Amino acid sequence: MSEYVAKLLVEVKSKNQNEPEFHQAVQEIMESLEIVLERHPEYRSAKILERMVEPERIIIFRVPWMDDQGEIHINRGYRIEMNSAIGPYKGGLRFHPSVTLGILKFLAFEQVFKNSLTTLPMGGGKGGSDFDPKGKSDNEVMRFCQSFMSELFRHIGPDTDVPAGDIGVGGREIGFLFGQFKKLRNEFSGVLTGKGLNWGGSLIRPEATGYGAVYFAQEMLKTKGEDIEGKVFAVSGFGNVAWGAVQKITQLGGKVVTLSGPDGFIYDKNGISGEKIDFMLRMRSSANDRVQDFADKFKVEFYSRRRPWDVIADVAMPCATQNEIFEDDAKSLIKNGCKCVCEAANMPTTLEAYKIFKDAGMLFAPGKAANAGGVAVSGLEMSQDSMRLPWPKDEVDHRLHQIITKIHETCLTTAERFSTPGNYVNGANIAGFLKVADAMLDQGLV
Ligand code: NDP
Ligand code: 2IT
Repeated sequence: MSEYVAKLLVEVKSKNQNEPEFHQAVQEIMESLEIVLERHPEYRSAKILERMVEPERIIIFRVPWMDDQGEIHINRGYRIEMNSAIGPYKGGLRFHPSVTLGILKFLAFEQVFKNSLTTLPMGGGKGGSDFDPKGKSDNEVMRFCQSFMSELFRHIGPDTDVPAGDIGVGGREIGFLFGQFKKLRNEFSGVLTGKGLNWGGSLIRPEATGYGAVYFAQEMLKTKGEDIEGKVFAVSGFGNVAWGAVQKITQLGGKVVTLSGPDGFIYDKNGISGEKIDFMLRMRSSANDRVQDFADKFKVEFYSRRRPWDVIADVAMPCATQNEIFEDDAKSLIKNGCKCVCEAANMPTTLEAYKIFKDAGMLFAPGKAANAGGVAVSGLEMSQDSMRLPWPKDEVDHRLHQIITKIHETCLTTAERFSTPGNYVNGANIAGFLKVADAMLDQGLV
């Protein structure tokens, strides 16, 4: 690591203590950018990277709400407005008990590069709360969302900051949040994406992250003369992203043999298709948070408290959360003949596990490139809202496919241009950076 980058990383760590996920995301990006900063001293002298690691604005607020028994609870709400050089802040909201400022900063930082890669005019942001949706009634979720939006509404807008879903935030939550925003502002606008179809949403948005990740894996396999057809996939998670991925893999002739949850993973040797995919939606909306329900219903194997990375699979597609593939998992995947790792979750691979994949020459796609289909279709939803004209399903899917193919190509050409051919991590980080950095130079010191 160069002296300049090493020093900057030390500064980031000391200024942002107790935020290990943020340090991890920054370190990965900085390592990729060393060569860019060497070739382009103008970014160094304008302190572009130093500016990018400092959020433009962080909003932290109290979210009080009452449960069905009349008891009062207090959660913490956040919105990180990271970078608006190329468009309004854009990124999801996460409701999960593990949410901290550091986790949201890592997600907002990644989002800046991801959104830049989509080719659409979107800056980066992220938000959420440590609220735990597990076991909550619809009414409790509604009251929480209304309280959350009663503060957030001051800070967002269709040309300012456009939140969407992430872990624990899907169509139901976006509905409650949108209703409250509309009531407070007396304005019907595209302030959120992932909306319902008959009130400003886009077709394909629920499927987009998973579909996009599979299109990305398809492009990667193509570079080796291979295809999805006949391939065995290990998938983790059972939420929105996993659901879209499983659908598309199955449609393209692949077989998904695993899903996972906080309780363990299931192995289905016949492949997850048809009513089993529909059951994933039921598991998610049940708020039980158990993948074992799938094993009980379809009589397949369940492995308690284990991750799905020691099965025989051609492709691994993590779809649950950050840091879910560790060194041992990377070694097992390689030993079992896995040819491709395509990150559909955000930063699911630890830096140590990534190094193992890199050294082994694994075909490896980082989340900020492979899962960009979700936010890309959010961008298309914003366009449709601005035009007040919804597009048909085929058109949205076609544009999603085009965007993902373009991101794949950009990763490869950029990696080549910066002397690391085939390295998707470097390609994505550098290409995402250049567009934002140039916009920041153009706009002066702000
Ligand atoms: P969902 O809430 O639909 O599903 C998330 C799944 O991951 C659940 O099974 C959840 O179970 C599990 N999970 C979440 N946090 C943890 C944790 N700390 N430890 C273990 N398991 C966990 O979320 P999504 O499918 O929307 O998101 C999945 C991933 O994809 C995330 O990394 C997200 O950031 C990323 N992503 C999402 C996009 C979107 O549009 N929705 C777009 C791009 C990326 P449990 O809650 O019990 O932990
Ligand atoms: O991580 C992500 O890209 C998302 N959760 C989707 C963000 C969005 O604005 O659609």
